[in-house]
Amino acid sequence: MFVFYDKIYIEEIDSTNSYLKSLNASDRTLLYTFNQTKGRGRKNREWLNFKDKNLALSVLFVPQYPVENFLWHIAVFSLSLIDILKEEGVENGWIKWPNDVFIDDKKIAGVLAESVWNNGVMEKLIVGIGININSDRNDLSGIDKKATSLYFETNKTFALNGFAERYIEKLERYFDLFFSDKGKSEIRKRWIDNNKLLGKKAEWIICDKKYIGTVVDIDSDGYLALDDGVETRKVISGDIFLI
Ligand code: BT5
Repeated sequence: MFVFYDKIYIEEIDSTNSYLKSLNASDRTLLYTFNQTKGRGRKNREWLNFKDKNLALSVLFVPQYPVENFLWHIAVFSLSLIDILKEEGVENGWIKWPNDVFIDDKKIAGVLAESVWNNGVMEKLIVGIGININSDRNDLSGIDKKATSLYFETNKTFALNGFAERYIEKLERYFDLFFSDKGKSEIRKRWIDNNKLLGKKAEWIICDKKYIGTVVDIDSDGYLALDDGVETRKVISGDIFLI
């Protein structure tokens, strides 16, 4: 049974990912706060949190196994939230590969995975999620892209502690599945089921070159497969835009 060995609540922190990165903590340490003051997105982008309204939660892994890529870990974090959304009657949640959870065209959560290497060995893998829980219209309007929250979608205010416990339990169940024999294929199936990109035309940029193609799969490595009319290309990371 997968469990987090340590679950630490902290009242305020700049970034749960940064803190876990700097900490000499053991494998499967989980850290969360409702007051993250300097959240980070990918490529140095900012992740906004609103004090005592949202969850910022990160997990440190000290991998005892080869980690081919982070994508499966990211999927586990997103799928755990999708489950809660469904339980709350929010049926139109979906995962925008690789790291966003959306409700229709609005982002409700983002996942950031980072690693620390030493002599070619991955020493630490840190995966963190920011989830908009009780943010209201006013908070959300301060974000430069369309965003939403659980409160906005359900008209319900959530007790933050209860939500965190519920999310952590989901994560444990999903990691349990992930580390089981058929884990990856089951995660992949659910990831595909909750991914609205498949069959859609999209644009992506690699090394300043723009590509356009149809999303055809999330493959067995967790990569996005796009058909540009000439060949099927694998996208390993980055931003995908629907067109
Ligand atoms: C992400 O980056 O979406 C990853 C966010 C990860 C945040 C968690 S919180 C716990 C842990 N500790 C950290 O310091 N970080 C992680 P990206 O795909 O690059 O998206 C960033 C973009 O999302 C920003 O440029 C904004 O456009 C938008 N954004 C910022 N804050 C948002 C929010 N609260 N809700 C929705 N969208 C937001």
